[in-house]
Parts: sequence; C-alpha cells; structure tokens
Amino acid sequence: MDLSVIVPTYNEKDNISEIIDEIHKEFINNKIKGELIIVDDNSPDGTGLIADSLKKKYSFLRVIHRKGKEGLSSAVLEGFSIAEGKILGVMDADLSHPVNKIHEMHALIKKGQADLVIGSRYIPGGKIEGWTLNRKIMSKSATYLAKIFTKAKDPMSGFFMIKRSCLVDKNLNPRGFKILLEIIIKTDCKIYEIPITFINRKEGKSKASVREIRFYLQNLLSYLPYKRKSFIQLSKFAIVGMMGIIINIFFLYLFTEIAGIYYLISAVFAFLIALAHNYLLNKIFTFKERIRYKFFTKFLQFSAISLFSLAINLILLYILTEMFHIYYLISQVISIGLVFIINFAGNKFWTFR
Ligand SMILES: Nc1nc2c(ncn2[C@@H]2O[C@H](COP(=O)(O)OP(=O)(O)O)[C@@H](O)[C@H]2O)c(=O)[nH]1
Ligand SMILES: [Mg+2]
Repeated sequence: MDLSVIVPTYNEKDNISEIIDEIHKEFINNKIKGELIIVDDNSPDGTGLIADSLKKKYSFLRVIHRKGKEGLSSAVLEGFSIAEGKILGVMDADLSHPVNKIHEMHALIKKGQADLVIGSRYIPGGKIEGWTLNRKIMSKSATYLAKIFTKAKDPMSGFFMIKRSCLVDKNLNPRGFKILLEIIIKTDCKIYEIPITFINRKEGKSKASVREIRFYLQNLLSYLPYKRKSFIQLSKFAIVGMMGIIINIFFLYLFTEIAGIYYLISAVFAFLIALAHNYLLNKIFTFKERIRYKFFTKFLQFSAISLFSLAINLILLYILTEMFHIYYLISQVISIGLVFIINFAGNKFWTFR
C-alpha cells in the first residue's frame, strides 16, 4: 500500500462525511493506492459512529475508537501504529486543509524529492483565511520560537506527509497539538514545503485552547538537548551579555569618577564600548565567524537589534509595571528574559545566520 492518511477527530459530526468523501475522490482521481484512518476519541457528538457507518460505502476507510479525549498528537501516533502505507499523511477533519494537495505531496515523496512534505501557510503562495488577529499572532509567535529548532517555515502545520522509514525507532511522544515539530526535530529527514491556503473551519469548534501554550512550551524545553549547538550558542551569548553588563558598569564608573565626565554622557560611552565588546565576542566566540567578514555591515545589524531590544525592553517594562501593576524591578527581570530571547534569535537568524 502506498499511502495512509490519518485524520484525528473530536466532535466533527458536521465535517466527517465530507472529509472522507473528498479524500476518497482525491485517491480515485489520482490512482493512489491507500487507506484513510480516522482516529476518534469517543466524540460525544457521535462522530465515531458516523465514521463507522460509512465503512460500508468506503472500503479504504478504517476507524480507531479510543476511550476518551486523549489529545491530537497521541491520536496521530496511534494512527501511525496501525497504518499500512509506506507513506503516512496527517490532516485535520475540519476541511481546513486542501485535500487536492494530497497527490502532489505524495508524488514528491514517491519521486524521492523529499522525506517529509509540509503543507505550509508561511511560504510564498501560502495563506490563512478566517482566523482572528489573536489566533494569527499566537501562531506566528509559536512559529517564531520554533526557529531555534528548525529552518522549516511552518513546523506548526497539521497537514504533512512523511516516509514511514524516517519514523522508525524515533521515540515520539509530544504533548498537545504540535506533533510535526517533534517529528522534524527527532528525525533527520529531507524537508520540502508546498504552499497551502488554510481555511478556518466553517462547522464545529476549534479544540485549541490556552492549555496548548503550556504543552508547547514544555515540548520546546524537552527538545533543547536535541539542539546542542544552538544551546551552546545560547549559553555563550548569555555569558557575553553578562560580561557586557560588567564592562558597561566598569566604564560608567571609570568615566564618571576618574575622568570626571557627567554620568549620563559617561553612560552613552559605556554603552557603546559594551556594544562593541558584545559584537566582537559574539562574532568570533559565539557564532564563530571570521572577524573581517562583513565587519561593518554586521556591526550595524547587531546594533540595530540592540536598539530594537532596548525599545521592546522599555515598552514591556512600562506595560508590566503600569498595566499589570508588577513591581518595576520584577518587571525588568521578566522583560530582560524576553528581550534576551529576541536578541539572541535576531542575531542568530539575521546578523550571523
Ligand atoms: N482524536 C482526537 N482528535 C482531536 C483532538 N483534538 C483535536 N482533534 C482533531 O484535530 C484536528 C485539529 O483540531 P482543531 O480543533 O481544528 O484545531 P485548530 O485547527 O488548531 O483550531 C481536528 O480534526 C480535530 O477534530 C483530540 O483530543 N483527539
Ligand atoms: Mg481546525
């Protein structure tokens, strides 16, 4: 068998028949030998029963029933475990993902052009229709954070296809929604992204909740050991940053107390010296570049990120202190933490990429 498509469902009674029929047509029209596996978590709305009743009409359909709502990622893994196809696909049941891309994705893997094909919303040609601004910001932020781990533009996508052999012995066990990122990190496969338009569901409700943010952050923490190189860079970047602070204070003292310069003027010079120090050390020590390589351009980039970080720092400090009534020194600790990440990511993926 060529292809197994896994569709996890929870309360999808108004979508289930249509998604099955569309996938069936896509298989027939493109002569794909495959199966569709619905993994239902005992949906209270009867999705599982509807799926069962359709097995007579569609011989390519299999249905797994689980005890209760055990989560999207584990449903996908359970589907994988009984799938018979050499290639495994995953998509949502709510018709958000374009079914007519299945044959294209399948062909790319079959021809050997990729081991993993992602239906991507974040490459040219891809887009999202019908999401609130809030949802867009959440998705973008999560995707941005994932840049620490992968170059893929949409590692949060729920629509992808992978060569089964890539998954052997990979010990996947992600919490929550985002199984693709874990697959990317733990397998070493050749990735190819094709643009898709994600259309927000018309029927039923999204099961994404605030809890997913916590799961996601927990997952990210557990992936750190897989990115030893990035982790080492992050640590070095932190050390350089702390040395920069000491240098800043040292020169502030020197200029003000010894040279007798007005302290605000001293602070400007102390800042510039610390900036130059941080730049040089991060260039040669953290990101291991030749010192001469694009020296001035990169210094400008590094400085721009520093200024941007300062602006974010001030804005966050203001918001946390004034709007959330947090003591200003605590606000500063929180915002320094966030700004540090922005600063690191900015330099890793822009200045020294
Ligand atoms: N089996 C199972 N499927 C789930 C679970 N949570 C979500 N799903 C399914 O996963 C897919 C994506 O969920 P959805 O609520 O549309 O998430 P969103 O697109 O991110 O808003 C849909 O097909 C859901 O029915 C779950 O706990 N178990
Ligand atoms: Mg959805």
